[in-house]
Amino acid sequence: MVKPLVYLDNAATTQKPQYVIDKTNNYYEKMNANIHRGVHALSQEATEAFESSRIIIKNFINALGKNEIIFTRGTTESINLVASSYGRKNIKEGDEIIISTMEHHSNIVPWQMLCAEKNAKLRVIPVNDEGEIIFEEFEKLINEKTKFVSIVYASNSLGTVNPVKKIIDLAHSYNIPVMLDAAQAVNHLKIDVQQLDCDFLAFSGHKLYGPTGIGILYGKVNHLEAMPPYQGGGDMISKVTFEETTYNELPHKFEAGTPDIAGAIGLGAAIEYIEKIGLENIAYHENLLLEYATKAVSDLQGLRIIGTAKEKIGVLSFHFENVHPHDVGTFLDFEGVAIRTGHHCTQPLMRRFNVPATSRASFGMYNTIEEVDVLVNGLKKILEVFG
Ligand code: 7TS
Repeated sequence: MVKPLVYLDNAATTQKPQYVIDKTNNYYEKMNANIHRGVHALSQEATEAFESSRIIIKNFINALGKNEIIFTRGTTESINLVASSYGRKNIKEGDEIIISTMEHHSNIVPWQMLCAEKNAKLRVIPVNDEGEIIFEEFEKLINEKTKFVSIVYASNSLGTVNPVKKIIDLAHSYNIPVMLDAAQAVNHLKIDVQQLDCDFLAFSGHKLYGPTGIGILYGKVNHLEAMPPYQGGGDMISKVTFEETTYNELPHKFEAGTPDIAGAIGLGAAIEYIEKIGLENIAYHENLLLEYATKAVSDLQGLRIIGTAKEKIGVLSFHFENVHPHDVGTFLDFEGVAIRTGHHCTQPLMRRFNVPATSRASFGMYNTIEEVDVLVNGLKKILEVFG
């Protein structure tokens, strides 16, 4: 018998509301045309829909202007853009870049590549046994050689919400810019980039109930103005001759080529959808599920929760003493429960907690207490079989 799907892999990607799917389809069905180039009505309509999404996103994170909102393929590309463009221009031999132990590979590898190229050094803030950044260690790491800080706002593997405002304020007291990886934060926490005063912020559409292949880089206008383009091509230029090219104004300078137009429109729709429900209501609901699930699994024999920070998003990672996470994932799949097992693209963090991998349930706005019960009953069955 096919069991009803219990989808608890929202940190990997969320399911899409019908409203988002309809808005995306509507672009292909009713207004498919390339943007920023045609004088014809269809192209203008598509351009308007695409650019209205940019304004929705600007308002969503309270950026100062829409020229600070760059469409990318996702968090990964946004971080790579900053590492390549800002990083190559500003990081010199002997400089230091600070990240933390709980970073996703996409906030490690681009900085490592930059450090290798520039002979710079990557410094790493350790985390405590609860999975929280040790702030005093950050205070010790930061010095006159530090030239950039890039930190995850909320951890995909632990659920930890980091004290990013404190991190930004300290870094700024040394005049050091800070980038936030907000991939897991935007769908739980209200983000106000002006209040946070972060220099850059990245997130992906697909974790925010929007389409895959689209994401955002927010950057303060003064940084973006001073940065060289990331890729060359159409749309990012103002004038091209074989001798010389001058670049388009922001944000187009960083958007070479035809973008994911439908994706951008879908992301705008996803934000409209979320705002109708209210981010604080979503967070409240997910916190209830997290609390309920945490309490329910705490009684299971041999189960260790990885990530017990005081402030968390709806992510529950755990490790069974005698059962490999992949067996947990496969067994739960038979029960119709989708969770993720593995290192979650945070291998150094797995090493820190001395586990090869974890099993991770992550909650979205549509999950229910009954679904958490199905998960917990599945885990109990696993204990009966393997225990
Ligand atoms: N940063 C964090 C904190 C993430 O959780 C992810 C994706 C990324 C960056 C990269 O995002 P992308 O959209 O560019 O791929 N995290 C996960 C996850 O936890 N399971 O699958 C993808």
